[in-house]
Amino acid sequence: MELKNSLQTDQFSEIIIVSNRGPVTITKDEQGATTYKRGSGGLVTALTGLAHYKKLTWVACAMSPEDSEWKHGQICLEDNDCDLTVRFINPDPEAYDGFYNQISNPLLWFLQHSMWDVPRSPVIDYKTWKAWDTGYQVVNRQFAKEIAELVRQKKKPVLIMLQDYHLYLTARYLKKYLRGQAVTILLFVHIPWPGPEYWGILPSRMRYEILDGLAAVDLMGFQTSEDGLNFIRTCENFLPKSVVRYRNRRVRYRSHDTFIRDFPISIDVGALEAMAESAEVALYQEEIARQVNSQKMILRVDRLEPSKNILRGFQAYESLLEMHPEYRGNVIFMAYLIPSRVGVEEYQTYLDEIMVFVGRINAHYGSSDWEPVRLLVGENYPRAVAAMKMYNVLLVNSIADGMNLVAKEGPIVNQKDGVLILSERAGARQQLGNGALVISPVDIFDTQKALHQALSMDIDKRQEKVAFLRRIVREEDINYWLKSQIDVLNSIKEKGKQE
Ligand code: GDG
Repeated sequence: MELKNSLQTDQFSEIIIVSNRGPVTITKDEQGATTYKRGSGGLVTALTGLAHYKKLTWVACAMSPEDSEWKHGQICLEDNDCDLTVRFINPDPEAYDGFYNQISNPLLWFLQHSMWDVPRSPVIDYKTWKAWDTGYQVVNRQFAKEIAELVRQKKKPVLIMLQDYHLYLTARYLKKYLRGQAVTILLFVHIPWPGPEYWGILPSRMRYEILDGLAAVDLMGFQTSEDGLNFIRTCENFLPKSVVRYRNRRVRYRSHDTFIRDFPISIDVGALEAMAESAEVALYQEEIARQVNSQKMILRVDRLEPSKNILRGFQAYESLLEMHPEYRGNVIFMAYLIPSRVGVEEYQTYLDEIMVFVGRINAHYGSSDWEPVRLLVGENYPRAVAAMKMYNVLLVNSIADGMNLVAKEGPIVNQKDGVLILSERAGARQQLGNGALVISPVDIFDTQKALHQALSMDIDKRQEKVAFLRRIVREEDINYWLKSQIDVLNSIKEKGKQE
């Protein structure tokens, strides 16, 4: 059954999507007229596509003075052809700084990607607590107030779809503001959820407030079943008086049930294929073909982000060149890195380390007519898509990753029957593991062996693997992701009626 059908049979008259960053940012053109810039990616397309079937409102933080000034209004996205309402909340800059730059990233992001160097970090001090109390809590409350105002007047049931780790407290505040008025709240966590061993490091008040907040959600969506199980285990350990049911994947707390399911996120296959066929991508393809020449291409496309494990990828490549001199001069490692969180010191240091390491490989193994690594830092999605069409090996070796959409995009557009090397700690492994060479992200020896195996794999084996990957990604695309969530909500409601 299609998404359309699921939405026609569901019980919600309206949907409210809530996220830190909205689907658009408002800009002014040269004449001073208000226009907007659309956020990139399949998620915006998929979620705004809901406006075809339901009245849709998207609530987000203002990202610019123009957003703040505009506040709210109807928007029609060019690829969507129907209206949605966008509303911006406008937190005080200090509160937003605490919410975003001190708690969401780095504290929660680092925790959930197991990126703490525990003897040294995290250090929770007065500043962190201030950011928690006057930043994270305050912005979550502001979101809840805005949603409550929208929902209060409604006679018919509303579905609220909260997105990600910025909004862990919103559901509890919202239920308080609504004083018993029924709403259905779903929260999808885009990043991994580690087990209680890791959450145990967070001070108990923060941990409790997060779990208490999440126990007000009706359906918690995770990328993988392991993330969902980790969530249940975390509640069992740290949410006093909660009753967990592993078999039903349910947490009961304060007489309320939270259901836990995995909905592996995916891509908009049609939109990606259309882009891959565009003239712009074709031009980049020509440029890349000149750089690659007759060499085999190893590719990585990532945000410049320590959890993507970029440095160890180069270490594995260095080890390949050392142990297999036959690849020297015949392989090129293309790395397309998208700048990310440039204001955060760890990210700047990480880029510096990468630059030094790549310089070392190129100086040591390169020659006047061979550059072993070509590193490009910049934002250019069409160029990344062009490169994905051309790789022989795609390296995804994240230390931890909610899903990793590059692992799904690559096989769809690639024209070389390229091989996917996939970290066992990327969420994509749950669906794609059988079509990939799965590696431990910390094991550069194993990664080096996988690079060699991928570069030397015969065509039949490669075609078999890529056919598997394409089938899964096509069957379980971004609309399937959305539809599964609606279907589970429908079935929970049905069960509720029967109980
Ligand atoms: C989080 C989780 C989860 C490539 N070049 C550019 C560009 N891209 C595209 C890629 C891909 C996307 O950006 C990055 O996808 P990831 O899955 O690696 O995402 P994260 O940013 O880490 O996001 C992740 C995801 O949420 C969805 O739930 O999969 O695990 O960490 O589509 O092709 N995008 C832009 N400019 C480029 O130059 N804007």
